[in-house]
Amino acid sequence: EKFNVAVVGATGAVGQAMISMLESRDFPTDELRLLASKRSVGKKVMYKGKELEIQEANENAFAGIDIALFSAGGSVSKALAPAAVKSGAIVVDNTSAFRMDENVPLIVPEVNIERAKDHQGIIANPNCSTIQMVVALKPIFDKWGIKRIVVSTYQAVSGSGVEAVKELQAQAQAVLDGKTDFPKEILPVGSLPKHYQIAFNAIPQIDVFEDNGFTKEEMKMVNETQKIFEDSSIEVTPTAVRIGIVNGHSEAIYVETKEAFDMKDVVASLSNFEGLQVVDNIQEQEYPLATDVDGKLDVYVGRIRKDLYNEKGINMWVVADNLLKGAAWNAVQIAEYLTKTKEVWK
Ligand code: A2P
Ligand code: 11C
Repeated sequence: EKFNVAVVGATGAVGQAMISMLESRDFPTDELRLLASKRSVGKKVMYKGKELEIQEANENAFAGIDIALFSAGGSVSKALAPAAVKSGAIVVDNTSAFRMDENVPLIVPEVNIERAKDHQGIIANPNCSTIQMVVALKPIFDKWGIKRIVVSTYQAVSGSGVEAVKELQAQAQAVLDGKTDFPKEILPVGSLPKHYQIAFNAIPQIDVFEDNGFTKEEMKMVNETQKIFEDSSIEVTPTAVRIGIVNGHSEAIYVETKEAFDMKDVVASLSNFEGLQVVDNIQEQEYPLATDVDGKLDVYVGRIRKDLYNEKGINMWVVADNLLKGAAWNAVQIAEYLTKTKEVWK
């Protein structure tokens, strides 16, 4: 069986990764329809040896589509996802528009793919920094329960989009050329008045601040984690930081379990978990690096060690390709499940 698939935001960082994921997975596409803003209409993209033209994303663009993958920003999803559903598509939405809606399953296939069956037309893909964290924590959650998580992120600029990556590269070149005055226009948040250098820097702000002093990115890690694990008692304390690298998010995670564990069993349960790769050999200085996971589908974990003070505390380092497992691959994984599961087509 073949499916008509639309990618909304096809010219963006995640949209492009979605197209190459569909191709590399040999996804059973009949038609692939590439949608973006008016600005991009007519641009050409290669897919499975054929040249496809970008079309305008609007309410009438979804006729005949079975699966629509959205990654063109929350406002585009809010405006067009209902139209896609109305014309019969199942939407897999990579934006934050519907994630916390109680009628929308929030899915990381390694953790809760069964919940996808509860959809009412829209399935949400979590935020990239949440996805890699919950994959790494799932085997621990299942065996020992989770009381508390303290996480600091080291997030790549590709999470902010194509334009931000161009700015990082231009700034890095300018610094190497000895310049001190160069454009700073996008990070941390394009629409806010102040912008800072990201090349050779670390900025402790991703997205806007909320009233509680945490950023929106940090609160996504709190709320989405509790929703995915279906446990609102899990305490999550995040600090989200943007660093001057192109791709691959890293996270230092401290997790406190409910039940006592043996460290050997923790490492074994992480090693045996599908979608997770343990790279942890400190004798040989081996641990996951953003440069090594670029282009990889799995989540990588290393530096696994018992806490010095809390008997139920574990520390670890978790790295993933934020455009792939953090976005495009997670969405295509959900789409693959849809193609194989009759009950979701109601
Ligand atoms: P376009 O290239 O035509 O502007 P990124 O996050 O990498 O910046 O990508 C954003 C994606 O969302 C792009 O594909 C962009 O298309 C798309 N997009 C932005 N605004 C709209 C809109 N109003 N309608 C449809 N697609 C949009
Ligand atoms: C970043 N996590 O790295 C963001 C990008 O809610 O899907 C993804 C935002 C989202 O900047």
